[in-house]
Amino acid sequence: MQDIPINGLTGLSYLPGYFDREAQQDLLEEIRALVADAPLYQPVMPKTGKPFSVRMSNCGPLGWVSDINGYRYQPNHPATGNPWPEIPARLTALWQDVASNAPAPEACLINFYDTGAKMGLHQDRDEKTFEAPVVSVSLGDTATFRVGGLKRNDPTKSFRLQSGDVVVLGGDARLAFHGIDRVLKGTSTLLKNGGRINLTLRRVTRPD
Ligand code: MD3
Ligand code: FE
Repeated sequence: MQDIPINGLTGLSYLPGYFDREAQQDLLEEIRALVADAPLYQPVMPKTGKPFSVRMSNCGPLGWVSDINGYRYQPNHPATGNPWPEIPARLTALWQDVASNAPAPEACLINFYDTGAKMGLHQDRDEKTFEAPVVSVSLGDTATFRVGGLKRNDPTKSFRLQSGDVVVLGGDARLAFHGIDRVLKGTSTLLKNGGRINLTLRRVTRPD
């Protein structure tokens, strides 16, 4: 485990190679099954309707969605209207391992990056509580990840996220600006047709 201070913020820990190849394959199979039920869709930006380059789905009681009206968490898939599938046990076990003091995760956002997809610098602040960390899992091609501070213009640090890596964003770092600059084609054989999957586990509501 590596604690990486960024702009004086504490709470970012990096766990390279948390999942070995076999665990990555098992997790990938679980995600494939889940996405067969809750298909990846292309979200659009609020107001402008500009499509994201990343396709998304979710599992858990709540899922993060973006459409013309805004960003929000909701219990149903925007296209099928069905409840999101359950969070796989392997991921709740990960949360137990790295975020055991936090209330249980309610949402797992699934991001799929084709080569060429990216995610601009943003904060994750659509949750009603920031007391739990965000826990991220990377699968497939390596990505260049960028993290800054609490202000958009704070200096940023880049590092590479590889298949099997886990990042825990807790403490002050929970609200740091971050984004994905690019996905490096041909860096992993996990996904047959290349690309990258990122899973982020989140607590959304305040526990009672
Ligand atoms: C740093 N996903 O879904 S995960 C997102 O790889 C998102 O798809 C990226 O940003 C991806 O919102 C990055 C790592 C991550 C997640 C949340 C963070 C880094 C973070 C919250 C605060 C600071
Ligand atoms: Fe984010």
